[in-house]
Amino acid sequence: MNMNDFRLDGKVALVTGASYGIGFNIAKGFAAAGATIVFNDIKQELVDKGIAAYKAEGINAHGYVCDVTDEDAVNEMVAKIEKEVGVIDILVNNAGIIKRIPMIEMTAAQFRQVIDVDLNAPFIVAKAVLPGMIKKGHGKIINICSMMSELGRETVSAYAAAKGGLKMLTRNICSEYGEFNIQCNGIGPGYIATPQTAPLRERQADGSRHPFDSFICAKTPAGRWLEPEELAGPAVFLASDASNAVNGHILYVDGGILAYIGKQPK
Ligand code: NAP
Ligand code: GCO
Repeated sequence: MNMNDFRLDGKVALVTGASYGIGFNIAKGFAAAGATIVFNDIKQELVDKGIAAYKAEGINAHGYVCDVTDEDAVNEMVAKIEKEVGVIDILVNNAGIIKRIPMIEMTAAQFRQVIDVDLNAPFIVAKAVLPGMIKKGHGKIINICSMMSELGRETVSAYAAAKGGLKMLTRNICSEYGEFNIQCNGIGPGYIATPQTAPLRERQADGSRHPFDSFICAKTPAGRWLEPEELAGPAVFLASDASNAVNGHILYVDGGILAYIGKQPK
């Protein structure tokens, strides 16, 4: 094995929804491994902020405004990227939303909105980049799954349905395109300190910790929330030639949550 197998030099990587959060940190890891970074966000102001944030890290990222649920907009963006930057070698379907609403209070429209961003969009974007990967004779697709690809919890029915579906979409892309030297895997982050989970970590009015914050720390062997930077290494591995024999796998980067019954309350 050659350590260069872990490098991404000469590769074009598209990370969706990567102005900040997990996507931004995965893209930073890709850049450190030599990849050219392309990202999108839904609003120009966020793309501009993202470009500035990448620049501050010494990364000349290419940013595009695109709502990943809009198939025409996605096809247009991919065509522009292929013309302006190059054919996409690595796709990370990272863009995602969550709505924490008890199922009987959630409207069908709200349920559909989460499915649209977290499941339909990864299908749309993967479908747009696959032809280029087939032509090139290689490709890496990484879908950002979740603990909720395996577990349920109150108020996240739409999100769990989407992330469970994303696990199976990952396995199906693996099955359908493995013969073209395209590997499709998932990353299942545990509980990561990003804007998406900020409401679960907010201090209470009396200054005490959010109950969910204490709960997650008791469910994680290391007793802490994970940092978005901690996803970069696993993502680089799955984006590199070092993982060419890994396909259809969901790599849980969860600090051991799925292996642990949880700390006994004192
Ligand atoms: P985040 O901080 O909420 O960032 C999500 C990103 O996706 C934002 O840049 C957002 O842009 C973008 N986005 C949302 N809808 C979009 C759309 N329709 N088109 C284009 N971009 C869109 O979330 P995060 O914590 O970094 O999570 C990133 C991914 O990891 C998500 O798929 C999430 O489900 C998954 N995940 C997160 C955790 C965690 O603990 N944080 C754990 C497991 C999995 P806007 O700001 O413009 O909306
Ligand atoms: C929640 C959290 C989780 C995380 C992540 C866990 O409300 O339980 O937002 O869903 O985002 O998906 O892996």
